[in-house]
Amino acid sequence: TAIEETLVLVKPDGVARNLTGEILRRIEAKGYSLVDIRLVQPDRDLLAAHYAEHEGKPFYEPLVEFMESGPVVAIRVAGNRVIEGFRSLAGTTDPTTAAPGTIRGDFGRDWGLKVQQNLVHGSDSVESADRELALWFA
Ligand code: DAT
Ligand code: MG
Repeated sequence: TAIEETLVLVKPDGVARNLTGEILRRIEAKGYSLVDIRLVQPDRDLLAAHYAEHEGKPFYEPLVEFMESGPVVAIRVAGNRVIEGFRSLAGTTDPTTAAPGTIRGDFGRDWGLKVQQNLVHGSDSVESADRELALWFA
């Protein structure tokens, strides 16, 4: 086994739509452990650090603006291969085509949709998880 920790964010759309409980339910149902959790109003500096790899891409500004638009729930989650496992629970980036049964596939809206409104973030590697957890749980 490879016990890892990952950063999960319930994005502003997920919090506003009262989906935090449903997302936590899925994480717990899978058998992962909640290690820490906090409600955060992220500022520009935190988001710029979090999304540094995307700076300069066309979706960067709308993404950061959206993430600043309301509170986010940050969760430190532990489990066997949880980094890949949570991304599998989340589904692919664009909720319009994310598979049914995934968080993004089941709850992603298909009208007036913006790709950044995809409910959750999950770290994509051990290095990203370490870096992101240090930012959100400083
Ligand atoms: P993921 O969140 O699946 O890891 P990512 O790291 O490539 O995706 O991108 C970060 C976020 O940026 C993603 O959750 C939504 C937004 N995004 C990515 N690609 C996009 C695109 N082509 N158009 C608009 N937003 C996009
Ligand atoms: Mg990513």
